[in-house]
Amino acid sequence: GIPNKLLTLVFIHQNSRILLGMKKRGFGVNRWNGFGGKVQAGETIMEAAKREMLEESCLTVNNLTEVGRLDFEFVGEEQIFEVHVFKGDQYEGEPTETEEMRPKWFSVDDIPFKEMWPDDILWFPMLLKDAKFNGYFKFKGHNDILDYTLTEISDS
Ligand code: 8OG
Repeated sequence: GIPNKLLTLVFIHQNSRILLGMKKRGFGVNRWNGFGGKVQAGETIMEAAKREMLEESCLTVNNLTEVGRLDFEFVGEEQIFEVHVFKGDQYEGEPTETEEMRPKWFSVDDIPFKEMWPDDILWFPMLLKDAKFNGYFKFKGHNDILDYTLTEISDS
């Protein structure tokens, strides 16, 4: 088969708030999400996460750690999207709107799940409590989850 398509997804989570961005164009348009995109040839996944964060929000995150891996299958498409999820809480710069994203802080009690990818409500609780997780989601189109698995990974 063909290799997975590697993608990054970065969240800044500080206590009771989390930074999301409204995606203004392209894949996932009109949904709130973390910041990220495709891993390019010659860079590590971590480097891609930092680069995409800077490009899309104008922020440099100093303490990113990888917390999750999510694989997405879309019915009718052969390629699996392999999304590496990172979080951090120390950054430099001011969240700034770019051509790709409009950043906004949300209370962790008021996450706009109805305007997000439908799988996010399933794994956000793990993200917010600092658990690590692995998931697989099979989508029909961009709205319907046909099957999924989701596992919380314990560190010990
Ligand atoms: O470069 P591009 O904008 O196409 O990258 C897609 C971004 O969307 C990338 O950060 C990974 C992310 N992403 C998916 N699927 C899902 C999903 O189901 N939920 C969330 N929150 N993000 C997703 O590709």
